[in-house]
Amino acid sequence: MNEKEYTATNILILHGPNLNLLGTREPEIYGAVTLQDINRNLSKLAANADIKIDFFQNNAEFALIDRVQLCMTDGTDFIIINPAAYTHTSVALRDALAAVKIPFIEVHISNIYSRESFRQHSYFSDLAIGVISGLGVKGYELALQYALDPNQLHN
Ligand code: CA2
Repeated sequence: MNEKEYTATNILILHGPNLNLLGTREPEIYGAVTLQDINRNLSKLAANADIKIDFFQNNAEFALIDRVQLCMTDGTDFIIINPAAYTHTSVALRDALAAVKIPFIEVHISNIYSRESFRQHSYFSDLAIGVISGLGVKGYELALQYALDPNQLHN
């Protein structure tokens, strides 16, 4: 592992299917915070750090793949992604992230390892710089903090 001085300046936050329902259903698993609240908080942190941040949520696999492919030309240099249910199913979204070669952190609100066995495998974790799972919506903030830390470690 090499230590590099590198700070992300153009970050994409990708939210997978059904995360638009956050705060409106199943608060016992996912909490009461809405997706809008999460994005607003991340926007503030990005503004304080003077970096660009973009947000994209979609329920369709192809739309998420197209957004990842757009990163090849839009200057995105870091991705924070909660692939939601596609975590456990989508070789296609995995292939898109592998193809663009942009470092990413995988975030899950719940601890996928303490849930049903079908949630305990991720198609993304081995490609990710790191995975945050089970820390609630705080996980997004921690991932952003990491992306903005000049002493962060990359493989
Ligand atoms: O814990 C996570 O963040 C998950 O990625 C959330 C996914 C689930 O399929 C993964 O196994 C773990 C589900 C996102 C759906 O979010 C909802 C939020 C509110 C109400 C219903 C669904």
